[in-house]
Amino acid sequence: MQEGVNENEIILKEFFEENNSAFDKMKEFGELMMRYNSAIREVRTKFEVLNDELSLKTSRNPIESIQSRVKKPMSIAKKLHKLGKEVTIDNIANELNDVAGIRVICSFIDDIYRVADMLAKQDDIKVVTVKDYIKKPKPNGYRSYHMIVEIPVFFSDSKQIMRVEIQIRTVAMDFWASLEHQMKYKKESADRPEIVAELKSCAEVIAATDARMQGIRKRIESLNEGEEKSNSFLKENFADKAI
Ligand code: 0O2
Repeated sequence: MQEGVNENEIILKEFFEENNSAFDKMKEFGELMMRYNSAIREVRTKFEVLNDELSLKTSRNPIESIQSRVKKPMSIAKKLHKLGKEVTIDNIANELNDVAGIRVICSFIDDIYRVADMLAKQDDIKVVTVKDYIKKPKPNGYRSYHMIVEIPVFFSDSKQIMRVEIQIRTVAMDFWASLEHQMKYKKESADRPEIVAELKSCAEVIAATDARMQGIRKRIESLNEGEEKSNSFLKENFADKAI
C-alpha cells in the first residue's frame, strides 16, 4: 500500500471509478435506446400516413394495427452472446438489426405487399434486406413479410441512420405466430411433435383462408364497381346539370 494513503480511500476511489464507468455506459445505453425509439416513431408515422391515405382512397383500412417495441436489455445481451460478440454499445448498434421492431398487421395479403412497396419507395428509406416468408414459408409454417430498413433521424446536433426491423403480416398470421412463439420457451416433451404438426396444419388452413378472404373481398369490390358505374351513368344522363 502507498504510504500515507488510507485503505478506505483506495476502496472508495475504486468504487467511484467503477461506478463512474458503469454510469457512463448506462447513459450511453439510454441514449442509444432513445434513438431507436425515435426511429420507431418515424417509421410508425409513415405507416399511419399510408393507412390514412389508402383508407380515403379505398374506403377501408389496409392496416388493422401497428405494434412496436425496443428490444429488452436481456434479449440484446442474449442475441450478442449467440453471435459470439461482447455486449458493447458499438456491437448493439452494428451487429443487431432488430433492436427497434415494428409489427404491422394488415387485413389482407395484398395489403401487405402494397404497404411494403409504398414504404420501400420512399426516398429517405433504405431497404437493407427483405425476407418473404409468405411466398416462402418457414418449414414450421411461419408466414410474415420481414424488412430491415434504415432511416435517418434528426437529433439536436446530428443526423443518425437508424435500423428498424419491420414484420408485416395478416391478422390470422399474427394470431398463429403468437401461439407458436410460446413454444420457444417450453421444454421438450412427448407432446411437442404433435403440437408442432398441428400448428403446421393450422398454418396451411390459415394461409388458404387468407387467400379465400382476399378473393371474396375482390368479388365484393367488383360488385361495388358495377354499382358505382351504374350510379355515374344515371347521374350523367338523368340528373339535372348545373349550367
Ligand atoms: P423474438 O423473441 O421474437 O425477438 P436476425 O433477427 O436477422 O438476426 P433471423 O432469425 O435470421 O435473425 O431473422 P428472421 O428470420 O427475419 O426473424 C426475425 C424475427 O421474426 C424473430 O425474432 C421472430 O420475432 C420472428 N420469427 C421468425 N421466425 C419465426 C417463427 O418461426 N415463429 C415465430 N413465432 N416468430 C418467428 P427473434 O429474435 O428470433 O425472436
